[in-house]
Amino acid sequence: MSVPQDWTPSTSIDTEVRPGREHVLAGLKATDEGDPELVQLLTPEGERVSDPRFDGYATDLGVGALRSLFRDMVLVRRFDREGNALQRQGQLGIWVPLLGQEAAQIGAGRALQPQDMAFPSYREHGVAFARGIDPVDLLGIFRGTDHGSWDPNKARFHLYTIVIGNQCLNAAGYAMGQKFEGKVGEGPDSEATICFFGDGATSQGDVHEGFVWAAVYDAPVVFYCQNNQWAISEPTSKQSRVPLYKRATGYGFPGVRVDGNDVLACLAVTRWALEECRTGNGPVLVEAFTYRMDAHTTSDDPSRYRLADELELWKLKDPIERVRVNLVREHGVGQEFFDEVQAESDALAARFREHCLNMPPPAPDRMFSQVYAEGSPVLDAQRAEYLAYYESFEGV
Ligand SMILES: Cc1ncc(C[n+]2csc(CCOP(=O)(O)OP(=O)(O)O)c2C)c(N)n1
Ligand SMILES: [Mg+2]
Repeated sequence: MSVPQDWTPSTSIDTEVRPGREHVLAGLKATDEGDPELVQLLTPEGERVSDPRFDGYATDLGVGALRSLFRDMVLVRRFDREGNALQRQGQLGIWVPLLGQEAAQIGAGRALQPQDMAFPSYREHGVAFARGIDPVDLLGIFRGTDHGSWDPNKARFHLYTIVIGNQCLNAAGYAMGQKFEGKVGEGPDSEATICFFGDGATSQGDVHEGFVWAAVYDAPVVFYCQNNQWAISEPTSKQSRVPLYKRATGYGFPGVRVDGNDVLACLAVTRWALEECRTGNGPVLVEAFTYRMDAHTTSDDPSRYRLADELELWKLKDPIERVRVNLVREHGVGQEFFDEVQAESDALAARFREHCLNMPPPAPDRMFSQVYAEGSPVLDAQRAEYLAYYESFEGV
């Protein structure tokens, strides 16, 4: 499979020509509908459009698939909002909202095969859902009762990584392992890895190192950057002179920018990227251009650093609404379906809340029990001392 864009590095060096600030900003924000660089299959108005480079990866995406993707996104948004509310009510220490990024995550998550491996950062609740992780299992990290309660090998979804960009090294190493073990090839069981990170993470050394290692080993890894345009309070214009997908050229692999609010385009592009990797043409960089509609976390107040009109603009590009409009206009889907999904999402939110309120506190020796595979005299002594102290409290 060939690369669907010209990514050959330019050899000309013109020291006279440097991009001015307006060029940099225009490039970073080049997401206007109809921009040839932006892959789109569903417009914000819900119109299905063609992209000859990726149509072949979306041929099966008829009304059934659209309904299913719509349902996924509604459920994910619903429990995300519940997570926010639970934090506000003091039930969670923090919540990391994904509002606005449902399409970027469900599109990528649904492109994965069961045997593929995914490395998330901390916002990938939608990908977790697509990997079959029960949303209630995400609560422990944010309530401070565990570091992730799913089995990463079974779910083929690594534990959340809070250290920005670090998972790119893990993913590159994992993908190199897949290659060394002969898991790359044409067969149905061939494997790929996908690594999720943000626009701000691209400024981290770990991401650069991950790109370099993956490139020189032709590792089967899709680097999936959700460019939500903010790294807490830092805009992308403070991170890069060029659109992020173009950075791939310098490492020697292709980069594609997809409309991150278009679930069909994200699915098709990620399918392509994974197939490239599985068949030995990795790595690939995908930049899913999207927008963080809520705060960075519940500890953040975005009104201090960004303008409300930006948010208003992005509301018009909502990832769920465009699918709803398409289902109604192009497929005649009736209200009954939307009511069913709404009822299912309300039931999920109620279960999410119920589970959170009833989570038992972890056993007091838990912090000692999973540090090392085997005990040690020093650790045993610390545990004994702590337990004696703990038990000295009345009513414990
Ligand atoms: C190595 C490291 N430095 C700094 C931080 C603090 N920090 C947490 S999130 C964040 C911004 C990340 O932005 P981005 O990569 O765009 O991801 P987003 O949160 O927007 O999804 C920073 C700097 C951290 N967690 N790890
Ligand atoms: Mg970001």
